[in-house]
Amino acid sequence: MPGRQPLRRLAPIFAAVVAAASMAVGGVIAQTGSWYPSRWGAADQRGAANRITSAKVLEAKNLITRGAVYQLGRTYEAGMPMFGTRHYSLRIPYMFGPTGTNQATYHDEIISGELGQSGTQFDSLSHIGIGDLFYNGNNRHDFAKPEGMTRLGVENVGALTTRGVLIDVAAFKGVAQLAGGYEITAADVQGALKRQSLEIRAGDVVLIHTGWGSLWMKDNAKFLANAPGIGMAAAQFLVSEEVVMVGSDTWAVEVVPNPDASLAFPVHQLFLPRNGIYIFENLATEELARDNAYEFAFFFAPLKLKGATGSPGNPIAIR
Ligand code: UVW
Repeated sequence: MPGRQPLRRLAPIFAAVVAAASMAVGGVIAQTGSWYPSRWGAADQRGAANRITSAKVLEAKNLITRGAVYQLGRTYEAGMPMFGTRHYSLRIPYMFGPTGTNQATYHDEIISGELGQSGTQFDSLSHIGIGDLFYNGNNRHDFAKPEGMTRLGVENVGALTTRGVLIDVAAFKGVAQLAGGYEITAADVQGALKRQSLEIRAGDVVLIHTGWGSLWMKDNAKFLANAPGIGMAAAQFLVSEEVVMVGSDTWAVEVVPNPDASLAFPVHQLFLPRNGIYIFENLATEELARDNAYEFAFFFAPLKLKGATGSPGNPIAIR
């Protein structure tokens, strides 16, 4: 059919236009493409942690002027809200001893569960992929082994010591708690920063206060049913600001469900595989928000759990 030939030739162009349009409108992320190698080289395993220079450490040090310390980690305990079928349990098997004439006794504990993905949790670059591909185009078939990740494990991250910024979006919107499923927009983030007379700088850690954390261990069913959080446009803004990590007082940091019901965790994909930007979930941000503590020195050293996808921990903000 000679008449159909021109149309067939145009098909790839139509497909490209449709793909580009859907990326622009829905934030759909290509499964392959130009997002790797990373800007830190094809062999890099540290992602945006590379942005923390000695100058950022000194910038953080200069923010400590009051001696006020904020613990941002929640307590790990039975019954804490957990995503999906994850579980956590701690058992004290028995008391050891007494031993020696001085009758020394001691206890150990056995912990079982998805330790790097429970409670207050730091997501490393091996946690989230786009299909089979993870940060720097690493294919999970090559590095995800039963004994642990052979690349992109959390032990590669190193210590995060940098300027931290709290963005109180709940206060900006004039509420104690954003509604479940509320998408924090780029305008919300920028408006909240303006309200706080603050700017984001390259190499910062950004924490978003939504007020959702007040449901933690009070109404776990509501906490997990959905969550307010950043949408793709706000996330793109944070990417353009060249941050190291984005954390929040919710279990996903990003809005759940995504307003585009066909998407699952697209902000996770934008941050971790595409840009090497870390995510910190279930942070206790309420005391920072209470004290209008918007700028501080941030400290977190992920546990060096070789081959793990994330780390529990108790990050610290000091000002
Ligand atoms: C998933 O693991 C899908 O989500 P999160 O990082 O929020 O635990």
